[in-house]
Amino acid sequence: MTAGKNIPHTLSGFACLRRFLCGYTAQCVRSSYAAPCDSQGLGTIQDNDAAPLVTINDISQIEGGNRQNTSTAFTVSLSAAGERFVFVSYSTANDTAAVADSDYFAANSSVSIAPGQTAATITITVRGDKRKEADETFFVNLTGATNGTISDTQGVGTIENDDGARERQRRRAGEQLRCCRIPAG
Ligand SMILES: [Ca+2]
Ligand SMILES: [Ca+2]
Ligand SMILES: [Ca+2]
Repeated sequence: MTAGKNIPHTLSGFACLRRFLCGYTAQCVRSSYAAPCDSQGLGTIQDNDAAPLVTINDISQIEGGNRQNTSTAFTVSLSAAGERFVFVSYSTANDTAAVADSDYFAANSSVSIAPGQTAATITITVRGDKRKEADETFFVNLTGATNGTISDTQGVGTIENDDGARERQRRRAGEQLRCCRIPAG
């Protein structure tokens, strides 16, 4: 804005008021018009919605036959659907299951959750063997999020061993129990 600049002319109506509002002084003969210097106002609506919380579940996957690859999916969830894409980075980590032992395949990438959606999946591949062993676990760690706040950083993947007579017996017993259980109510 330029202030105090004298305009030696006699102005009328629109031009007079415009000059005045812009900081000029002028001799006005008429000032019945409202003519602002800036004809456009800018309205800014500040987004005060909190970023959704990001969590990941735990999964359990039967190991499978020797050298058999099986896909298993973790679910990354939002506490509420957002208006913007949410990006989440992740990486796997060994626990008792190890990449070097060919228990599962390492993964290091990111998933995106579209506006209006509340979940996405991370697919990990588990590899079977014929070793008689205990169940093994690995982790999927969430390492960063854009437009979201991570509240549960770690998903636990349990690879259920299916080798050995006792394991097969235990698993068959569990299947029979599930098969014959009478629904409540
Ligand atoms: Ca194994
Ligand atoms: Ca196996
Ligand atoms: Ca095994």
